[in-house]
Amino acid sequence: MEQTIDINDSVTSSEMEKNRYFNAQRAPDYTIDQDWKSYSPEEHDRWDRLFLRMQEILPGRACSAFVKAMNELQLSASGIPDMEKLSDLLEPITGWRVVPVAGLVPDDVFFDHLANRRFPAGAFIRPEKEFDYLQEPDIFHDIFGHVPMLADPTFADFIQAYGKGGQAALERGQLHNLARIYWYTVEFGLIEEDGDLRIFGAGILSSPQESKFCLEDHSPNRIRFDRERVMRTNYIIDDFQKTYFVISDFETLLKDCYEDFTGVYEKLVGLTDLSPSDLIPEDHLIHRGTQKYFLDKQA
Ligand code: HBI
Ligand code: FE
Repeated sequence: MEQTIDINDSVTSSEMEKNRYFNAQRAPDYTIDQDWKSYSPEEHDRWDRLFLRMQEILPGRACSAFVKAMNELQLSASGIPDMEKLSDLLEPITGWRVVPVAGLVPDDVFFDHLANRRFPAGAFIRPEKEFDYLQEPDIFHDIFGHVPMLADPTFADFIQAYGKGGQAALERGQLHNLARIYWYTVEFGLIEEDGDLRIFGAGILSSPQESKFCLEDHSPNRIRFDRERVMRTNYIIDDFQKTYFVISDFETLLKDCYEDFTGVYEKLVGLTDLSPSDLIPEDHLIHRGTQKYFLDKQA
């Protein structure tokens, strides 16, 4: 169930069919040429339809930082963004740039980019038959989901801190613990704003179904974020989450993650991992999930 990244160098025809950048020439840092002119009208149109579908879902669900940045970055339903032009809007705001890659890059390469305020974004757009869901990060997930949050100064610092923490965790063999923080915040995080729950996780904000499920369905647990609790918790990579964690604000999240994790990792050694739906007495529950969605699937 844990996320494993398999960077496969051998090209298969199905991979080429899905991602025409799969075999693209790449620099040592895995960046490629986005070759923006090469997107077909169908691919631009697919972006527009993905974009407009999400626009209907966002009001009252996406956090305020995300909504604000959509405008600042001029994200719109007018074709696939050119990452250079997008970076020229983003860089003056928080110093981040977006760089094109073919797909998943090795962990050390990923962390080196983040530690230097570069966000690697997949250049390909999902094929039509995977319009609703695909596991790989495509340009809609990476640009629409992740990039708006990089325009928030505190969140921008948090992602860079994650990159640096990732480099340290790799050296200590502790990446599985740290990756769960990324998963349950950057990808699937909720935040409390003016007493309501809002979404900031990119994995949710690139999916209309999960954007409703995570906030409105009775199935999933919603629990207040606690760093060590999250670091013990396994996650599901190919379905909705059984538990969503809710942060209070980005400043606290940054402070929580902007420190030496040596002591934290030592504490975790004596603790067992938790499965995605487990609850523990220390949890601050906002909603106790019925897990009906998953129970119905089993039946
Ligand atoms: N590469 N392009 C890309 N995008 C990711 O989100 C990504 C990656 N490589 C590694 C990785 N994520 C994760 O394994 C780490 O966050 C743990
Ligand atoms: Fe992502």
